[in-house]
Amino acid sequence: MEKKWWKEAVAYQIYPKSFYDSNGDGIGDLRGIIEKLDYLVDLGINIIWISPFFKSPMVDNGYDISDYYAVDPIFGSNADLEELIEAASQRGIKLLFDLVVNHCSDQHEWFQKAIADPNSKERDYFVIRKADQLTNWRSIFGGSVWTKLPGSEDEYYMHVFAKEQPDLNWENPELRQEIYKMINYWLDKGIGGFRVDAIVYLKKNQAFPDFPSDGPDGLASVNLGSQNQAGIGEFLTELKAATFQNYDCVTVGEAFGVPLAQLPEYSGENGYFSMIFDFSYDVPDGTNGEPWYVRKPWTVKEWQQKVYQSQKILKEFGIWSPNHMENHDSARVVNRFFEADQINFASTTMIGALDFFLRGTPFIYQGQELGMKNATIKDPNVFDDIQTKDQYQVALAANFSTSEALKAVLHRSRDNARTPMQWQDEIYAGFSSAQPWLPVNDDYREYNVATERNDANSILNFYRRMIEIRQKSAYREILIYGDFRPVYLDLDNIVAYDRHLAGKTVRVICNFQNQAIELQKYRQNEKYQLILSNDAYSTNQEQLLQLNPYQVILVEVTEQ
Ligand code: TEU
Ligand code: CA
Repeated sequence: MEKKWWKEAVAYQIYPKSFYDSNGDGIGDLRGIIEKLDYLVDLGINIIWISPFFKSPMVDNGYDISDYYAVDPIFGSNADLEELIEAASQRGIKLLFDLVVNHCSDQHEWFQKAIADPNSKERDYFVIRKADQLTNWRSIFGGSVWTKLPGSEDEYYMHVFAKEQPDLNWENPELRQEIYKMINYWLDKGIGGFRVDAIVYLKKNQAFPDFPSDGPDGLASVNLGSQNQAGIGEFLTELKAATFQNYDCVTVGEAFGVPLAQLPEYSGENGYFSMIFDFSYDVPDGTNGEPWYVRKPWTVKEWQQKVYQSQKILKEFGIWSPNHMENHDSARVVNRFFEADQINFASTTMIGALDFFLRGTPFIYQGQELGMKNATIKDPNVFDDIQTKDQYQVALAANFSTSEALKAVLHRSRDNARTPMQWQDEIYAGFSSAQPWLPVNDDYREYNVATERNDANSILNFYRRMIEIRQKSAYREILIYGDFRPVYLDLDNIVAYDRHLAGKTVRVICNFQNQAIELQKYRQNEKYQLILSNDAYSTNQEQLLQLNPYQVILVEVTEQ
């Protein structure tokens, strides 16, 4: 396994609108990130992925970019960005920008020129078809992927996401060159690389077929005609050769729906990206084809099989993975995995550690290290997220009462991840001096950076300790480059695995249940040396080894 700086890093995702507001307008900004860099240094972070901060009408909170070269005024200026790059670099932190090139904003000058002049070169920068050539594809945020091109009688443009996010036509070579130029412009500023947004949608099925409908709207998922389509590899190969390949950078693709067998094509030394996010082991609520509000039962065993399968494949192919439990599109991990009465210090740190010590680069999402929970929104009018608003309407149309719809939507809403970061036990959680753009969670008095930093037994200090162990302890090499081997496979609610390197073994054991368990009888002549625990734990080998509910331990294993 080749050594790389980004394999040895711990990454942290910032959603800039919600991280820290430096100028009292209720919206997080780049200077806010600069002010909080030392917090991230203290936590032990080496890579920061920042969600988009470029000029945008904010229909999708910055994922609709109208100028790839200019910082949006709500986030600050280009000078602030330069300062941020410099300040991060001084602290040994690499910045990853969010590269959104499947689509841009309808306010981007390319789209404006395309509308203004049917003969402009920009007209072909977009996916435009005549009224009688349209498909029945449903956009990710609801409704048809086709919207009438303003000013045109019979032409429509395609958008995988919102209608304000027209897809870029990657079939056009000039457009591709424009994009490569922009990418190299930012790489030349010395950034560490990119997280690459929605990259599996670049290639559209050029036959533009209809598909059998999968919903009451008569439409079919856009994924059938636009996700991982044959020919996407040519675009991604060219993209890499024209940009990333020529820098010591890291790229992390957001690549939903890539079959496991195709992983080596997408990631690794010879892949399109350094790594791609693996979404295969999220808890199984309704996805592709099924309504999102369907909540499916799951067992720890089934879930664990998916994690092991993923780790096994990665190992077989010799590729590396960005391990994550949360991002700006997901509900909070604790709410996805545990019922409200089971969310506590132990369960929160157990699920955190389970993911953190897997083979790969850990990605922590802002607030995850505090144990932040889902939003406590009580009024649907407060929702900000475009997808959540659509889902609320879908739930009402499916005959949910208003309170049921609110509950169903809140379980998965992307707004859950976007409530303001909780810094202090102060008004607006110390995020801002003004009322924030999205309300602060009710629990900020207990869960915030200042309070948790002063409490030796807080979730924050547990995360700090995990990071310190992976990055600075004698177990660093094992925890970074060590092999992954599942153990205790016959136990239902235990998720346990070894990291193994050069004859040394470190084991992570998670008691994934609200019940204690004795493990002594499963051990064969093994001696444990405790490295980390989220609970009281006896190091006395004579005693029975018992794990309390949701206890996790990290131990070095030696033969007795
Ligand atoms: O997400 C791509 C994507 O497929 C998501 O819409 C995902 O299916 C959904 O959010 C799960 O709830 C990326 C960004 O991460 C997301 O924030 C953007 O809205 C989207 O692209 C469009 O740029
Ligand atoms: Ca601000």
